[in-house]
Amino acid sequence: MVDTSDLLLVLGAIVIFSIAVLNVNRGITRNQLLMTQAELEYTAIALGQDLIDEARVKAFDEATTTATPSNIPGAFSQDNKFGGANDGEAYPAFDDFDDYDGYQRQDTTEHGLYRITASVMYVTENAPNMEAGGKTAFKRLDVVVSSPFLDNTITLSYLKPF
Ligand SMILES: [Ca+2]
Ligand SMILES: [Ca+2]
Repeated sequence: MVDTSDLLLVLGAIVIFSIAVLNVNRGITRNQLLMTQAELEYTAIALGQDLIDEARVKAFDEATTTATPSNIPGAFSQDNKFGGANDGEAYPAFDDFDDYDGYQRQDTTEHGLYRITASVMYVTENAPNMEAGGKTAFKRLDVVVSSPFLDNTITLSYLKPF
């Protein structure tokens, strides 16, 4: 004959076990969400890095594509002449670093669509976070990557010295 108290004990054990399983499942779901968010960010960083890798190997300025000018930084482009269109160039025929100013593209990945926007400015070596306001021998490229699934945009910057 089964003692009723034993049965209650077993039932109690089953309930506790079920709660434990439920908590494990919740934990897994939360980890999966975090992993997905991290994957989205890694993808955004990789796409931004791709664009930087493309731009950083280009000439510093239109004026340096074929020769080294004697007047530095005077011979360089005014920052309002940044952007490939001002050199009569269209992507992917950019030949200098600041041609990427204003450039935008969308990349479709397994994690959905990403929008990538680039901008270039003159900075100084001592204050690379600030726009210099005039010609210098340092240009900073900012690449902003966004995804409808990411809460924040990802910004990557690259400083190119002449
Ligand atoms: Ca150019
Ligand atoms: Ca240019």
